[in-house]
Amino acid sequence: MTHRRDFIKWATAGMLGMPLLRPPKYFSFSRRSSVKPLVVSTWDFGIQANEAAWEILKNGGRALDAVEAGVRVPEADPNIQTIGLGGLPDRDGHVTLDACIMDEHGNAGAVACLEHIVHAISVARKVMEKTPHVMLVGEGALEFALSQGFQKQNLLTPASEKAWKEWLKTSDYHPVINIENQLAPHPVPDSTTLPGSRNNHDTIGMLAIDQHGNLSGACTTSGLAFKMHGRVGDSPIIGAGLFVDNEIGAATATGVGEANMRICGTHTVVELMRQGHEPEEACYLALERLVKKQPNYARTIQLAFLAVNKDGLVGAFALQKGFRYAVYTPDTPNKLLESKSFY
Ligand code: SD4
Repeated sequence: MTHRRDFIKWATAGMLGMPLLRPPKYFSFSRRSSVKPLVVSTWDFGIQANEAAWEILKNGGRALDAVEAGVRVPEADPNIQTIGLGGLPDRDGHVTLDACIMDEHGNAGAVACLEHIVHAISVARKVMEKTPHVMLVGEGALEFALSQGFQKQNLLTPASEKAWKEWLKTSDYHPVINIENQLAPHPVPDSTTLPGSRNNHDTIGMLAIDQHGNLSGACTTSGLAFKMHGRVGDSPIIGAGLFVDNEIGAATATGVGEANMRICGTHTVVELMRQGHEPEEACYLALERLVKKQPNYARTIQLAFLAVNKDGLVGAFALQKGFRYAVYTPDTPNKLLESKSFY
């Protein structure tokens, strides 16, 4: 990080009689001792996902392999209705998956609106490693997955089909008040209404640092339930659902994708860490942009960021109460923490 350089610039400006801007917020010269390996992930199912990632990290494995293995756990769980197999479908009954992955070299791969393949994250990794592209969508993503040996299967479980049929009775596209743990205090303004329903989301975003100090991240979801067919959220968008910069840190997001995409949330978080902000503060400052521009909207949705810096400091912040994340380090064996929130 550039704290020391910032401080010298600031101090030199003073000596040369130039106007003194505010001093950089942090200019400590001593770096915190690095915590590694480490894995963090969003929501309660992060605990099981972290376990799988830790198996790789503790044996000296690569962070990229760890995050892929980690998020494959909820992807394969038919009882989790927000990721992979058993994900709630869109309003036409299609389960469509969004995922992305990013490694320590800044390589990235993503799939969006992918149907019939459980492990969207592994297809995203193949996009990263086997194609000249970053993102494949829809039919093209499916064709590519099949060409890579992935098996086609029906992702719509009886439970999710039942929920969809229940929803069809009203097909209520009423304002999506996408808050996990409470109902909306008041309706979302028209300009920001979205198709969907309440309590219908929970994406897994995972960030890891391996024993070599390298960072990687993964993010995978079935997106908002009962969304319009073809809708893509923030989760597969590099810089929105996930961003990794091996020099600085990494961030991932969960919540209403439309809100996050408008502020390129995780890229913003990482850039704020580059400027010297610690992870929690960087998450707060990124959310503050939304809160300042669209306070009424921000009050009625959930959006949360989870970040880790190169030193292994972890932080999170959410709009609403109730965002939890799982942290696994040598000192903190897999603990669920609750993030601070604006409201
Ligand atoms: C989306 N961001 O598709 C995802 C949903 C989510 O917790 O994160 N839910 O908009």
